[in-house]
Amino acid sequence: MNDFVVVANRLPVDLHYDDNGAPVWTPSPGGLVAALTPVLAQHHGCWIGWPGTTTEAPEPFRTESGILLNPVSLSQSDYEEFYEGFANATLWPLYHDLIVTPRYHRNWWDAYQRVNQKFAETAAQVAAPNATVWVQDYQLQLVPGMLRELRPDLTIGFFLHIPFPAPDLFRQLPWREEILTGVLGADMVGFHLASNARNFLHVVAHYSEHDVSGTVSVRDITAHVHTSDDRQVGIGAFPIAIDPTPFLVDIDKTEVRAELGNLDQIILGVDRLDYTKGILQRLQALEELHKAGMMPPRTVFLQIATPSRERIDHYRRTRNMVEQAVGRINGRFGSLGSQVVLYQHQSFDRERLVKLYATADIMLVTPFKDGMNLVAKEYVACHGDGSGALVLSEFAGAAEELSEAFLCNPFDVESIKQQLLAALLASPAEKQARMLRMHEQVISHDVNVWATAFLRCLTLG
Ligand code: GDG
Repeated sequence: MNDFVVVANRLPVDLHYDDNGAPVWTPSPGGLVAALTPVLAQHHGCWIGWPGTTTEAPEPFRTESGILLNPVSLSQSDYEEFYEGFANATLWPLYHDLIVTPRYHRNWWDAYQRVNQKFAETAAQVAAPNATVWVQDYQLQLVPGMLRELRPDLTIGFFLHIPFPAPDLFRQLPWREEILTGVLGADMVGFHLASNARNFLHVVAHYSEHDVSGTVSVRDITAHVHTSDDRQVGIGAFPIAIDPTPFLVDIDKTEVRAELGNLDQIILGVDRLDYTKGILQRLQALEELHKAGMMPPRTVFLQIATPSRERIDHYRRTRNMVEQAVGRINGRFGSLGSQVVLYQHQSFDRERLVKLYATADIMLVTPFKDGMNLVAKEYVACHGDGSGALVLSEFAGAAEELSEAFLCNPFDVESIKQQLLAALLASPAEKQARMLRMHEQVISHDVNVWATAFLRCLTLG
């Protein structure tokens, strides 16, 4: 039995099978995994999640860092209707301000309920009496309510890793009351930003029979929902952060520079290939700067686009458009010996990623909407020497804390161009001052601060 249980859609590892049919586990990418692994290792907790294949789930097992992994199996139809459907073609676009149009299908909703119930039942089985269970993210919003029905003794927290939309958008969701009831099964609900939490409170006040009181604080609980069954649910903002340790290593920057042809400026983008991340728009900005002859010579843009949700229509379309743009820009502005855009549609290991972050002169992070964006924080963590410059979308949650970045509006290509040029042309002293202030912020507010603040409020609340 476990005193501390995390329930997330994905386990922190992916299951594959080798040529002999033997299971092989590899670390799975993503912000949530990066953020929670150190916290769970510290608590020797249990992590319930899907192992990433639709074959039968293996038995629970313990990792080297002491985390008990408890796989939940999903059938092929669960995967298509719950994961690709309701989670990623309904909720994801709705919660990211309709960058693409959400699709509402009743059979996807049925699958969402069915899979959430499965996760809730697994958590109910493995949690010790009076244990703390921390449910993660938009795929599992019904779990807190379902789990409370099964195990009223538990202390349940819920954290949303993506934005919570404005009330007028959330209102579209045909199952909005059910989602609110599910989330409010928790004792405490956390968001990245106070604005997300306020959107949630507004929706509760208008579309449920529960009462709302207090104002939202950061890393504290001073706002509550009083439910009609006489419970108090704490609501707060807890901006997620990184474990900076792996990013603080000394890197020989000449290695990557030499590999990329010893150019003067390396501009870097690292994203899951997702339409929310604004990859196409940053390419458009680069293309326009090249066209206008404003791009400094001997500059390369390296875009790492990690494969993600590849079977979903809008992801396929985004990939096609990005790859067309890369080809077009290189075709016109590259030369036989060198390309102006280097594009990698693959996942890199973390050591390599750290080298790229540390070496890049400029990091371009231009999402249309992002709960936080850990890539921006990881880049800053690698630049404790004051080198580098971050061009960051105003619409990334990280912009609230990293306000010294070159902030741009990703909906306005001119704004991306201007801020990129400003970063390219800024004096070393200006860049250093900005970077060091951001570095201090990222180091002093690490993932431990995030998790400790959330768990302290949850267990004392
Ligand atoms: C969601 C929210 C929120 C990426 N490519 C590779 C790789 N990564 C790692 C990065 C970073 C993580 O994945 C991406 O995190 P983000 O926060 O940038 O974005 P999402 O995946 O959309 O995360 C987001 C987050 O949850 C946490 O709450 O910040 O707003 O959307 O850690 O380093 N890692 C490796 N190879 C890659 O190729 N090893």
